Amino acid sequence: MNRIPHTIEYSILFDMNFEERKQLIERRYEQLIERPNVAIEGNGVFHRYEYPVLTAEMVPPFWRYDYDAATNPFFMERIGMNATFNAGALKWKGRYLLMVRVEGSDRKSFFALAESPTGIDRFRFRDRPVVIPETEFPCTNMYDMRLTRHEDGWIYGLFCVERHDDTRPHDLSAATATCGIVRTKNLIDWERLPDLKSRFQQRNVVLHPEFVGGRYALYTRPQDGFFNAGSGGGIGWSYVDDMTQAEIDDEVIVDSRCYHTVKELKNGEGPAPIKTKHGWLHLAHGVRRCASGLRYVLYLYMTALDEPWRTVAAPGGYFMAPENGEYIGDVMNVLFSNGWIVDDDGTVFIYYASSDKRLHVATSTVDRLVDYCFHTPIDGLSTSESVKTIGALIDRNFALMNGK
Ligand code: M1P
Repeated sequence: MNRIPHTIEYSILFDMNFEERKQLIERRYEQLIERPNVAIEGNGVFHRYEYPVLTAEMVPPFWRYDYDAATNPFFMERIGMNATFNAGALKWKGRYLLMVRVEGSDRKSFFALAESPTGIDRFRFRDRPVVIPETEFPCTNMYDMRLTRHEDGWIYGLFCVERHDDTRPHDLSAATATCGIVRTKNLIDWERLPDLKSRFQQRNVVLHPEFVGGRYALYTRPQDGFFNAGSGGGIGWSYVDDMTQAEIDDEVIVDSRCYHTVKELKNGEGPAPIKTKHGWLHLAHGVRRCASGLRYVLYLYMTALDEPWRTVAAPGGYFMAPENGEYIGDVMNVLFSNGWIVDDDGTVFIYYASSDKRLHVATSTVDRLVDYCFHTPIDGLSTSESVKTIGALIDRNFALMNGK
């Protein structure tokens, strides 16, 4: 969409003066932001949309270009943007708001809020990226914020904080993952709280929206190292007494990794779960290893309302996997989500990123997603069981088709 049409002579492009190029860049940017999005008919569970809701080209030009003709006479881009992905989400004053992971061409991720009146298109970044105060231990990179509107009155943002692992000074790719925490009441002023204390490295930590037994509760993902969940087991559950000094001890596993399933290698909680009449509705990612690397897909599960750590529905297989252009990006074969929004009418806006590059939306309803969770067959964990499950459905359908 944002490519230079082939019919334009390159000599003409290079002949453009400062003002002409500035106008061209700004016009293209406005066209992208204002482009209406269109739903695509799917499997009845959710709709994908024709266009991503945010791409690197939709980062404001005034974050990327020096607008001074004296210092930038060719109106060239000075600060490159590489990706817009993995966004936390919240409905705020009637608008759909995303806490986007923006990654610059320098590989540093940062957070930026984008808002839309529709939830499916016209997302526009606020004037400036979000400034997250540092703790006494500054980090190298931060990303993947989950926003939780907690019943204590605060909006919390939990995110991954990455630092070099100084116990391995000669390994330049050795890193540690910790959960950083901020909170706000107005989405403008962000109070940084101390990082989560945990025996394990942690990524994909999510705050449950309600107190449980009078305590804060977290979905965790204990991991042995920066990349490997290792002995971590899966998505964990743990309590915190005070978010201003957050510390976890025991973690029970809510949703385990499992051999020859979509979450064999690792999994992680997506956004904070949605409360429904039938239980807490969860969106998560599952990872398996394959010949081309790792494959990340999205899946759903439900837990009990009074015991959010107890699974009550576990549909087999993935809910969403990469399709078409979604396969391609910086990290291929990845769908990842850490944000969704439920409207009062039950519409669910699922914000998912493809291949660590761009952000999309899919829409569904609470009723459909709950129905999906309780009526999709569980994973029988073997070919024979899968074939039996398909056979049983065919039998029932043949009976109906033959009027029995
Ligand atoms: O590259 C895919 C994803 O990898 C990580 O997720 P996980 O910890 O579950 O492997 C994160 O870095 C995530 O941001 C990224 O999209």
